[in-house]
Amino acid sequence: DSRYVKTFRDPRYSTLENEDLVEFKKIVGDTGVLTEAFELEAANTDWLKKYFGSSKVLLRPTSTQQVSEILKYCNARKLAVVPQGGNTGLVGGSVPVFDEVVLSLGAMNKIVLFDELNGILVCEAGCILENLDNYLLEKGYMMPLDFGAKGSCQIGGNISTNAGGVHLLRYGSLRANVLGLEIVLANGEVIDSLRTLRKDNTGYDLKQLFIGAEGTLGVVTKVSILTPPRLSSKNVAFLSCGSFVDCQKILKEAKSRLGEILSAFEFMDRHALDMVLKHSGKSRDPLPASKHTFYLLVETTGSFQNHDREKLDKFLEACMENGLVADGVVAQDNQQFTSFWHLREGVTEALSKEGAVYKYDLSIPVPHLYSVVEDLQKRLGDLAIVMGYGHLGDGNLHLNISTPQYDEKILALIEPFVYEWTASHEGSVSAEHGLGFMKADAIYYSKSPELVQWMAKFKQIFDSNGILNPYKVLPPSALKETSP
Ligand code: FAD
Ligand code: 2HG
Ligand code: ZN
Repeated sequence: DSRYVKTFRDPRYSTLENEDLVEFKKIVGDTGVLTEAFELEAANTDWLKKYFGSSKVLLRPTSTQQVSEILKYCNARKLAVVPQGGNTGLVGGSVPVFDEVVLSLGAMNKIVLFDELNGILVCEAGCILENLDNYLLEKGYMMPLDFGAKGSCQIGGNISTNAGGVHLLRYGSLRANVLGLEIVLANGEVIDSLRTLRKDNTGYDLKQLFIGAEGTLGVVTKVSILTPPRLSSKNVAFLSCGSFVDCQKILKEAKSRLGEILSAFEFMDRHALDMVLKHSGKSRDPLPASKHTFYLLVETTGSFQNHDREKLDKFLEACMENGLVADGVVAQDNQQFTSFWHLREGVTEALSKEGAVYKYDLSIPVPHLYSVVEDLQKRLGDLAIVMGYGHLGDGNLHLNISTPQYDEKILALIEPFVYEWTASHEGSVSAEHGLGFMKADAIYYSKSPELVQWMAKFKQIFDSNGILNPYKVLPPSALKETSP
């Protein structure tokens, strides 16, 4: 497969032998070692069905001690390992590139404690995001992050990708909300920084290195996280507007008029909306009277419905009076609330049903954010449908290019064009999905060679044999320079 031509299996890694399986079974028992082809198929394939590994074994530890023993053994044997959560990552980071051992965290899914006064949750890394949110519902709290893959992704995977999602605008990133982590290093050493304090300035904050490390520096086994109270008043408005300049003006109005109750500000263009309407049977266009170029989802969350509704109405009035909004509707009940959100969160799945999709997850200063969609559409003409959607309130564009099938010629028109465009507009080539395998080589568009070398030095310190998630995040050439 041409996607793999650029990477060769690193001969430093050993190949799995029967004796290894015997040792693994001593650690996790017979049921924790999966070797049948049908059991490995899903773990070897990424969510987009773009990357296919050929691992021969999947391990399902149930405790930190077992993770530690597995890694100690793999490190001594020089067996490469891919930590895997819900396998919903979109950059080919969670699947083996070759025959790496898959270390699945899914069986480590217990809640350790919940502090009801301070809203602090401590749990194992394999807990599914939506299950945690449902657990917190009963306690009057919610998870500080939310996005379309919540039903499958795990909190350990979220932390390892520093996932963003639709509520980052309100609750901040995981870097702010994660209070502590338990990590197992490549040599089996357990780093315990599982604190539950809001403030702790005693020296370097090492846990930050593991947030967003995509499994290359250690395996996250437990998490301590701050959760916000679940407030009773929620509203969502679905708006259309004719130009991207107007979208920006509406964002400004939303920030100043809705203030502290603004909890999401998402956008999608007409192509993205059409994809969901086409592939999701139940979905209806909430504004069917006419088609518009852009759609916005503006959510408020507060504790007093009358107050929130008054603010939202004032905001909508101002947008109408200034001619910024072409049309709009506020969800009248829970069902409508969910269906509006589905229009936005359903784009990724709809696109995967349409055919091949090339995905770019870019941070771009908001005034230029949509220009890359227009420039790329001009470049590709009728070879592809280019669309933009995403977390406008955070300056995060999801640029997606839909074609009937993957085609190297189309890819050559997209890359490096998109990366060069982003770098020349002071953007980042990965806002929230990470680099994984797909974008490891693209790191230099957003980071200087000096910074990449510092990252490689940290990799060397924490994983000197390079067994953790090889070929991901840092390009192999960057690591060669730091090898002893
Ligand atoms: P995986 O996909 O299994 O792994 C992701 C990376 O983390 C891999 O490199 C893996 O090796 C590593 N990893 C996993 N678990 C651990 C662990 N315990 N310790 C160490 N390393 C680990 N992302 C966003 O940021 N915002 C969104 O809005 C968003 N929406 C999405 C919507 C859909 C429909 C889909 C399919 C994906 C979306 N994503 C989004 C991407 C993805 O869901 C996130 O990156 C998510 O955080 C991955 O979690 P996971 O458990 O599936 O991790
Ligand atoms: C979202 O915000 C996700 O919907 C996925 O981050 C984006 O599929 C994508 O490109
Ligand atoms: Zn996103």
